[in-house]
Formats: sequence, C-alpha cells, structure tokens
Amino acid sequence: MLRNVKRPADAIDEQRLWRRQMELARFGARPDGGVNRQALSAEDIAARRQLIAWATARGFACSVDSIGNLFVRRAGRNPDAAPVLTGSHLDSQPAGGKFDGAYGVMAGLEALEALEDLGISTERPIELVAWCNEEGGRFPPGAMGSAAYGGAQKLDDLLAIRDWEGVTVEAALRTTLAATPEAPLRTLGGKPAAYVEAHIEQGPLLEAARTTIGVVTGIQGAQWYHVEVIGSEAHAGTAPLKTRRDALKAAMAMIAALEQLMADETDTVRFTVGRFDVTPNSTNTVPGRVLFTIDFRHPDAAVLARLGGAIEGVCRAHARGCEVHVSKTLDMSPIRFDAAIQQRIDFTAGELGLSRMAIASGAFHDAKYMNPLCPSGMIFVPCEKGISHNPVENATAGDLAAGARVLVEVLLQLAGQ
Ligand code: HGY
Ligand code: MN
Ligand code: MN
Repeated sequence: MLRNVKRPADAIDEQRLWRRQMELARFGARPDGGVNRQALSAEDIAARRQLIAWATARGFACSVDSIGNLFVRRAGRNPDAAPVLTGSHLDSQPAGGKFDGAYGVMAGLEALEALEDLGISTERPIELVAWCNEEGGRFPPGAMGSAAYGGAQKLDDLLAIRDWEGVTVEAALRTTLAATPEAPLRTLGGKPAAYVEAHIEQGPLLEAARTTIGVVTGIQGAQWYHVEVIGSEAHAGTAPLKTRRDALKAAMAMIAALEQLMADETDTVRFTVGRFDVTPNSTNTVPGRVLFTIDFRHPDAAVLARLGGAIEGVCRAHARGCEVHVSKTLDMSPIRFDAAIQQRIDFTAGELGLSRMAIASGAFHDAKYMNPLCPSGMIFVPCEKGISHNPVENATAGDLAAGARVLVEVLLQLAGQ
C-alpha cells in the first residue's frame, strides 16, 4: 500500500510509466529511435501481448472485439453499470514515434494501476481500450476500430479492406486474435458512461506556451481520397509524346491543380499527398498507372464539403487522356467535446497545480467516434517542438506523468468512488 498519498494523482508512478513507454517502443523499434508498428502486424501483436501481460498481472480482465479493439477492464462495484472508458492506440505510422497513441494506452494503464495500488473501488467499471488501426497507414481509413465500435462504419465493409500488398483486414485480424487467446471475444460496440483519452499534442502550441496540460475543445474535420490514374505503358525511346497516356505526368498535373484548389493564405487547410505509387516504376517505360492519396483537413464543415466536392472534377480536368478513379476513403466531420468533461479536465489540472490551456486538435483521434456515444474529452501533453509522425517524436517523463495524474482523477470522478 502506498504511503503519504493525499490523492489518487499522487499514486501515478512516473518511472513505471516511462519504463513502460520505453518497453513498448521495443515492438517495431527502428534504428533511428522511432517505431514502425503498423496495425495487425507482428509488431502490433507483440505490443498487444505485452499489454495483456501487464494487465493480467494486476488481475484486470482482457477481451477483444470483432474489429480487434483490445479491452482491459478494472471491475467496479456495479458490474452492470456502463463503464468509463479511456484509451488510445498501439499502432503507429511506418516512420512513427514512441508516444503517438502509445502514451494514451500507457497513461490509461498507469491510471488503473494507481487505483489498484491505492485499493480504491469505483461504482462503475473502468475500461482501457487499445483501439485497432487508428493510423490507417496499412489499412485505410484511420480510426477503423473506434469507427466500427461506434457504428460509424460497417464491420463487413472494414473486414474486406486490403492493405497495399492485398492482405485483408479479416485475414490479418484472424492471425492477431489467434495470437492473443488470453483476450476472449466480446461483442462489438457498447454504451459507455464517458470517454477520456490522453495523447501528445502532436503540435507546437503547448510547448510554445510553456503549458503542461491541453484541455482539448474538439477535433477538426478530415477527408481522405485515393486517386487512381490509368494510362498505358509505352517505350520511353520510341513512343512520341503526343500519343502517350502518361499516368505520372497526368497525376503531377492533378496534384499541381489540387494545390491551387487547396491554397489558403491563412494556412488553415492541411493538404497532403502522402503516398504516390507508380507502375511499373521503370526508367525507360512510360508509367501506365499511378495511385496517389489525398489527406486534407479543416475545422469548418462547409469548407470541407466545398473542397472535397471539387476534388474529382479537378482530377478529371487534368486526366490527359488517362482513366481516373477517385474514391473517398475517410470522411470525418469536425467535432466539439463535451463542455462538462472539458471543465473537469481544466478544474482537475488546476487543483493539481498544473498549467493548462484550451486547445483544438489538428490530428484526428479515436475520441472522434466516441463523442456521439457519450460525454467525451481529451487531455494533451506537450511533445518536443510539436514533432509527430516522425521517428524523433519526443516527450518528457514529467509531462507524461502530469497528464496521467489528471487522467486518473478525472476517471475516478466519472466512475464514482
Ligand atoms: O492522422 C491523424 O490525425 C492521426 O494522428 N492518425
Ligand atoms: Mn494518435
Ligand atoms: Mn498518429
């Protein structure tokens, strides 16, 4: 039992949290210090098995649902009460950092451990969730697990999605579930009492304001598209340019025109072409096929609709004789979090003597799909220079622990001591 603990936040163990972050970062570790732990990969499975081991060592019950969301449950006095949920994701970008997603899962585990260390019982169960495939790098769209849990996407549609090598979610999920038998299957979906997610900010505002806690007000909207351009292969030396259907040059013209469409002197629109696959990718063959992705974001639903609605027309206008297929793979409306949850986070941070500020999220999170189900919110902590989706992503043990201290207190308030 812990001594001289005045409140649950005091039971958060900064060293234990940091040690676990570093241990988790071993799964998919890259030589440059980042992680490559893509959804339903061997590295993701290893991280899931580690989480289950830590959880079962404390007597928490583990379970998994049919889209691969992994749950760690700390029982409450009333087993039938709607649980309070916390969590984030274990999967990473291919050139990701140690903390994006992993921090929210580790902070949630640390909160459960702190309550256990103090022997505090709660009226409601508290469940920690490692949402499946938040990043969407291997299997688009992102936030797949929470979208299925919240009913925003159909399970069968998601199971049929293929990665870039043609492997389906269903096949990868079968392997993953077989590798984690300690987590029995549970029904998909639920009606939680509340949801609070801890995450690094992935932007520079908290660090610039020398502020420890971000009280997240909401998440901007996001849309993803796949654009497939189909021309025809030809000999680089013999085919006259006027007869070519060059998929690469057409794609380049489309992207240049899309940049015009997305141009915004207020620098609010976030337009990214992150993937650009050329076939056959040979020096002396005119490219016959290009697939490129579009990710664009904005806080205003009307701007998202206007820009999103113009994408296909812009691509077709620059087809240069090629076939064009434009498909939308992700469509997230902007959301605002529950005011009372924000107030709790703000008040608790103040009680703990932590600096805090209201902040909107540029990145999307699983909390987006929890928001329609129950009062939801997020706690941000700073990351170094705001860098994320990059192997050098970094945070301090002190800030991570501060976020976990706010989290455990807010979860306890919501679960009822
Ligand atoms: O893309 C995002 O906003 C999230 O970090 N996956
Ligand atoms: Mn994330
Ligand atoms: Mn991310």
